[in-house]
Amino acid sequence: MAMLDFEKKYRVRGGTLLGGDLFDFWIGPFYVGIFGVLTAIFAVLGTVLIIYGASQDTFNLWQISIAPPDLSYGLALAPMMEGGLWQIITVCALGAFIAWALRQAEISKKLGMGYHVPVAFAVAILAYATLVVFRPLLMGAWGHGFPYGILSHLDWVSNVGYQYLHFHYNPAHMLAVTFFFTTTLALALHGGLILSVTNPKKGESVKTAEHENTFFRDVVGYSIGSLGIHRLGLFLALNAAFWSAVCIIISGPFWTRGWPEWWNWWLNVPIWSWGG
Ligand code: UQ2
Repeated sequence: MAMLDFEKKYRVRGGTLLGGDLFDFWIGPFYVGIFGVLTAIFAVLGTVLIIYGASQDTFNLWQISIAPPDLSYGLALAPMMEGGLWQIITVCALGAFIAWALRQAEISKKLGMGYHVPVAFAVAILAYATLVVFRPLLMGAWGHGFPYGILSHLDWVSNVGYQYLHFHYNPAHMLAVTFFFTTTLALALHGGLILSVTNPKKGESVKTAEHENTFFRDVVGYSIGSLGIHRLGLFLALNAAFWSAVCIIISGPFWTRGWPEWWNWWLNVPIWSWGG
């Protein structure tokens, strides 16, 4: 079906999750919906507050930083210029992200599709919420959140990493990194394969799934299939975000020493002392 016919058929009112017909319309190509309105409100408010916070200090893009409250404020609300701004901006960010996920869900529902995209996005939101909400809650202070700045958040990651001596020994971090790398491998294989069959030189015809399958059977003796590669890709990407969240939530709340030391459990496995 051509896009113009498709849009006439499917770009119709009804099937919203919330709000009925109230915001059930499009602005140009964009579906609005009640969650589009909420996303816009949170995003504009959050952005204005970041610009306001910057105006008190610097507009140098690299140096702008909205810091969380001092640890001494614990889980209380902080004065505006002492981390209160960070707290409100965090609420705005989460509000905008969650509304955006629900807007994706509403569009999926209106089109009668699965909810894979909003579910995947929700895992990314979960990883962010782990850094700025769940871990600070478990640690007892909002000051454990990361600062909103290009360079400052890099400093935060480095400092927190060194607090645990060598973060690469964190087993969940190992899993997360492995999933990130494997995701790029899978996307490179898939992107390369699709371009190689669908973008032939002038005069040659586009190849088919049989070519795709045969290529990988010839190379590695196995083809995962054209549906399977997308299942694998989603699985790898979701696991990358999930284990990232796990690796930071266990650092502090459940393990306070250096991560290299965690591996002592291996030396303490009883089989090493068997027989003597
Ligand atoms: C494949 C296939 C595709 C693909 C790719 C493969 C026809 C269009 C990339 C090959 C993938 C394999 C062998 C799995 C690799 C495993 C990991 C963990 C990276 O077979 O089917 O569909 O795009």
